[in-house]
Amino acid sequence: MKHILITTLALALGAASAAAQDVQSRIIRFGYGLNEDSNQGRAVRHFAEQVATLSNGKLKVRGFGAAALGSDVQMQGALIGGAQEMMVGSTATLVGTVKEFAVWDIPFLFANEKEADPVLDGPVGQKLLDSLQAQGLVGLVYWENGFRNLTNSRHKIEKAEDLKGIKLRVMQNPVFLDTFNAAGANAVPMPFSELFTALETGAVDGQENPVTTILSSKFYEVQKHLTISNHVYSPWVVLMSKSWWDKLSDDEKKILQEAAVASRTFEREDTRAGSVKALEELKAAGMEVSTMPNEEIAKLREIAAPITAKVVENVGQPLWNDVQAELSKIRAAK
Ligand code: TK8
Repeated sequence: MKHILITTLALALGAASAAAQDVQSRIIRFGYGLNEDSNQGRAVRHFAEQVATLSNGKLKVRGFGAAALGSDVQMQGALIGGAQEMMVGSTATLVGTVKEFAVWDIPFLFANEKEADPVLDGPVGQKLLDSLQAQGLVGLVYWENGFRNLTNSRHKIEKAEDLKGIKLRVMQNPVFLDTFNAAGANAVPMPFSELFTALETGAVDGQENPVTTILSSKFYEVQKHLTISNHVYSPWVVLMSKSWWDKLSDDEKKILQEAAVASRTFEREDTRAGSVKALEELKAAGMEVSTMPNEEIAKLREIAAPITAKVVENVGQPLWNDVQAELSKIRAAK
């Protein structure tokens, strides 16, 4: 009798702990645009390892790099439709879904990464992530794409006016389109997945991206000139399909959230260390590097001012005020 009682108790406890770890076997397809050998690829693999550890191997994350599952915009559609579980991509390509994300596209918004992290990870960044749910997406965390710089095959760009007549690929985003057109370039919106070929064939003369991406995407093979302009800080956002997310248990959700936060720390460290090395490697690969002087950056800021005003009108003054309030706090604390 005693034995039966103990056995029953043990079974009940076992069942209870299994229920406490309510995790099913699942495959999670995680798409991204950059090559596997990139900061994006490394961070996706880090995330996959964390998820495997936390779920005892039950949740399996499969990464698909180089836009194998589609461009940023196409993957967003697949997530919303429930045909794909996860992706990471530029926030700039999300503005067609939630227009408020354009606030991160404002040129020269953040002076450095130390300003970007707390704003993105704080209440304002979270509010934007939360607003994705109504559109069928779950925003988990921001990763760092980084400060964007210019490359082109035509000539050295050192002054704002050197942009005149350059056929420049931009992301599918009106702020980028308007800013570079206002600077006199001929801006061409295009998915990242088509960019290398467009540069190679001369369909466009140039593009803008962080040095880590310029290196991992081998743009140095088809671009001679690199201009350090740091004209905008570009975040990536890790997204999940909301219709899929809603099917998960609380334990599964917790595992994915925890792994996402860990991947954020990993990815930012990796990207920051990688940026320093990338610039050296790009020089070694033969790129001619110039830095836009402060007075030319000032001209770009002036060119961007009316576009910024338009963005503020579009995203709403309260959101803009919230971002500015956070920035003031961070700047005052220094
Ligand atoms: C990768 C893109 C890329 C972005 C771009 O899918 O499109 O230029 O910077 O990182 O999201």
